[in-house]
Amino acid sequence: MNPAQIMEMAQFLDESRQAAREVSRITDRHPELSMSDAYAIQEAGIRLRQARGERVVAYKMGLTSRAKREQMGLKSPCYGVLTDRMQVPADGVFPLQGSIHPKIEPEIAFVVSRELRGKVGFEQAAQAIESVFPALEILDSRFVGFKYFSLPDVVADNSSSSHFVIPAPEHRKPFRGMDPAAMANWELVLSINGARAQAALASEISGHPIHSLIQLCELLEERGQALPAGSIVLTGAATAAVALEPGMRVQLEVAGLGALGVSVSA
Ligand code: OOG
Ligand code: MG
Repeated sequence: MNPAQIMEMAQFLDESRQAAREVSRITDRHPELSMSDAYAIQEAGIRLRQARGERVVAYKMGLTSRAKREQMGLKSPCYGVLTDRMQVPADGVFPLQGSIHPKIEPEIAFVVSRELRGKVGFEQAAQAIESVFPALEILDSRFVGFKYFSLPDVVADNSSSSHFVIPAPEHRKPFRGMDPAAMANWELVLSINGARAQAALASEISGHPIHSLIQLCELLEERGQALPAGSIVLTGAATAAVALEPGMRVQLEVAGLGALGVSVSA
């Protein structure tokens, strides 16, 4: 795709999001859409948001668990970029107005204290982690029915990003002194209105959430980018996502790490 087509598709998705109106897939018009075109559309879409004053604060990995890949019928991980405007306060209220067909999913997130670039080892990645905490990602796809799309479509659409919920800085656990091996056995339990809806171990996330961080650095390197110091990283959902409905109270508990919630309003 040429630069004009990339910009046209970025604007098409940006307008769809702002109008909360679902649209047909990019691959319907551009069957030749490559992964590199898709990330270029994603980047152009983020630049549109930055031009309106939004700040990039976080990255999200997607499709790092088998449950998610099966739910979406897609085979490999991808990433998306999150801005300050997408953050919902912990234990706050998320209004459904403005969303198309939102879903929520349980994740583990990190803050990295230093830049990570290219092929990073497990030890090096672990040493860069400043804090670790539960996170809820609210997804929304701009595509009709949130289904039947390909990986390049998802990537172009900023990997279905919509909003995210993370604890305030003072409620994030310092990583120093934690046993990275123990992290794989943390259980993430997602409850809806007090009833257990989804649960899985953190090892479902790329075998270990730190591997997801490493995969992110490799994917960024393919785009000639590094993960900046201070970035928040959502490592991907451990379970399938759950559709949001008005009145829902969503809670994520990770034994040994903490809890986080959000309420859904119309
Ligand atoms: C793609 C984004 C997946 C995750 O955590 O696996 C994702 C999608 O499900 O539409 O964010
Ligand atoms: Mg996610």
